[in-house]
Amino acid sequence: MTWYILGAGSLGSLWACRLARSGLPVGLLLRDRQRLADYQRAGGLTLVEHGQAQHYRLPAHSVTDSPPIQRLLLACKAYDAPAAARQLAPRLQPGAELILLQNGLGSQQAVADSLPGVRCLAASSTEGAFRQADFQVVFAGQGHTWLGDLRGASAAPSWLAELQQAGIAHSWSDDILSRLWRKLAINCAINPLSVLHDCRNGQLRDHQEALQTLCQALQQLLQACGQSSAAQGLLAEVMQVIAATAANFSSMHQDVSQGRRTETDYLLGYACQQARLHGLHLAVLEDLLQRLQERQAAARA
Ligand code: NAD
Ligand code: KPL
Repeated sequence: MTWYILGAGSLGSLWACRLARSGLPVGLLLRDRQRLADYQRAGGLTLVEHGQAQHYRLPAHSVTDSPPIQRLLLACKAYDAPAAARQLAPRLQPGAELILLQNGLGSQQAVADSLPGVRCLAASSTEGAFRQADFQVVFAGQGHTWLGDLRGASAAPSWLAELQQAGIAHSWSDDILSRLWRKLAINCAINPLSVLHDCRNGQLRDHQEALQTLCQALQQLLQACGQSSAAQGLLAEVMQVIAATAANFSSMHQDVSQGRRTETDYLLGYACQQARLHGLHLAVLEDLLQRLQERQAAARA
């Protein structure tokens, strides 16, 4: 069965190249005919791994000319996912499966709600990739991807064996929401502060008190949302992630400094929205969100 992949960006290309080189059929779905023409001019995707570039001539279609789809990896940013899913809805076959690779929370639910007959799986990944040019992606950080059913525990799909075959490190999770919440909380602790202090992750070690206060507020939120296991030991893991990624700029910092749209609405924005929904007044989070939004607006001006 063909793996259709929407979005030939960083993670979409990384998945597409690894699946294709292990002999699996892959089809790329590009935004429109112009983007398809650009792809055809580039002659395929290039994946740079351990400094070595490999070229892959994968079949591609524009979203509007997509063949019928049984299995789809949605590899766009969270803010593009609901519209992309709506665009592809008429092409999804009965019993189709959709894998949502978005960071944060909120977009997965919006997609699942708009596609009631489709099995929506969510993924949470610690792999790292970036685009060094159009259709050229660098595999920058080995990691792991957890997959699970958004609607709760269910049997793992048989195609996980294909991920194994493609060398994509993964596990099936019976509680993917917990994983997504935990990653969201870690991102909410690190990413906004890295933007506001304009620093690498490691420099956040100078802001222990702020991290501690933030983690307490995030834990309160997680508890209120029924995510107590995602709340446990949050500060300790945040400090571990800061140490492990000390030399890096967070993804949000990179987005802001390069003038790109951020996924804030699906990270700290989502956290604040959920706090309000649960009747919690978490001034620490609200204040951070406001300062972050002001900084993002200033960066765009
Ligand atoms: P990206 O911006 O590199 O790629 C997204 C691609 O989707 C772009 O090429 C864009 O043109 C395309 N796209 C958007 N809407 C489309 C549509 N309607 N039709 C066709 N194509 C469309 O993004 P990315 O870095 O690959 O991130 C994807 C998601 O994975 C994000 O939520 C991100 O937070 C998450 N993530 C990324 C990394 C990473 O290292 N890059 C790691 C973990 C999680
Ligand atoms: O996921 C991250 C990001 O930069 O988005 C880390 C490195 C974990 C920091 O939150």
